[in-house]
Amino acid sequence: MAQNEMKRILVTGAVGQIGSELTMALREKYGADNVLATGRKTPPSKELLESGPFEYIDVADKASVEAVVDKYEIDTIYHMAAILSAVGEDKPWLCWSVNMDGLKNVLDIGVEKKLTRIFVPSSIAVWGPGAPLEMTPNETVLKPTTMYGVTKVAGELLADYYFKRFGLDCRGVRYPGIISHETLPGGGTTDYAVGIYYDAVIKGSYECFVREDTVLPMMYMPDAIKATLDLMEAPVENLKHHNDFNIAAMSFSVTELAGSIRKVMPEFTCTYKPDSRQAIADSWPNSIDDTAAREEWGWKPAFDLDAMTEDMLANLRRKHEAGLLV
Ligand code: AKB
Repeated sequence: MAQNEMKRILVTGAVGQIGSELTMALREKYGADNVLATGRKTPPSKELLESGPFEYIDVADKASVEAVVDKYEIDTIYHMAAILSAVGEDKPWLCWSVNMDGLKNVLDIGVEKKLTRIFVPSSIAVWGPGAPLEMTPNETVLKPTTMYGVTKVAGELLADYYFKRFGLDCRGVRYPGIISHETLPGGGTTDYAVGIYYDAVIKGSYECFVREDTVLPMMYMPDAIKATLDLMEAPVENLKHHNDFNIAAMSFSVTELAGSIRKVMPEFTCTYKPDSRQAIADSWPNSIDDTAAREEWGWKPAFDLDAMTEDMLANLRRKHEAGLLV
């Protein structure tokens, strides 16, 4: 039997922005019945529910995770469940509980049940004051000022510890802001880079919650999915890093983003009303250096800003015309 056919995969956070598309990609690659999608409260989309198994679990409740790992004979976990940066500032202890207790539960289950591999996502939120803003290297000061960032730094270190101490094969990337047209992000700071496309199509204008000169690293969803699948397939002996790979695709200011949309929709307008998320955005780098990912597992993105804009607008217009956007 080919290696691909033997995996039994659990995706936590499968109803979320990345989890929902990752689940569909994993079902395509490894067989729909071999990929269990799970969520905590939010009902799954029809597509997610009808394309393969789905269960409700709470990652902060170890027994609920253990039960589905046993029931579905899981050997691989993509642990996507997390509270993001903006909600994390409103509810820091919920963020700690979901992001840290949830991760420790998943890692402990990985050791106890001798799972093959676990994907532990991190974020550009690991950085804060003291790190270079441009081409931030893999190895540098990690002093985040958000609870989300604190949990991401601690999560990277914890997963590295489980690898060294218990031999648990955990891997992860530092996702930049992810832009997609399937599932809306929830509670992040980079959400403006998704909201701008939706409002461009629905209203022809957008009120942005960060300043026009705000520059952050971003990535289109197909590249984020490719990075996730590729890292999980990389031979372990090629990896010097494990849970903290920088991955870059593009960096742009909101002015540049609006300009890219205007190339397709010349009438589009953008106004600015910065809120508390501005301080979070200002604490993160403008661009990052992903040499380690390129060297250790061949990372290379496909989409730049204009290619992404064309694809986003085409997809959202199609959905809008079908009455699927509100
Ligand atoms: C957020 O904005 O909180 C996330 C992230 C960069 O991890 N999108």
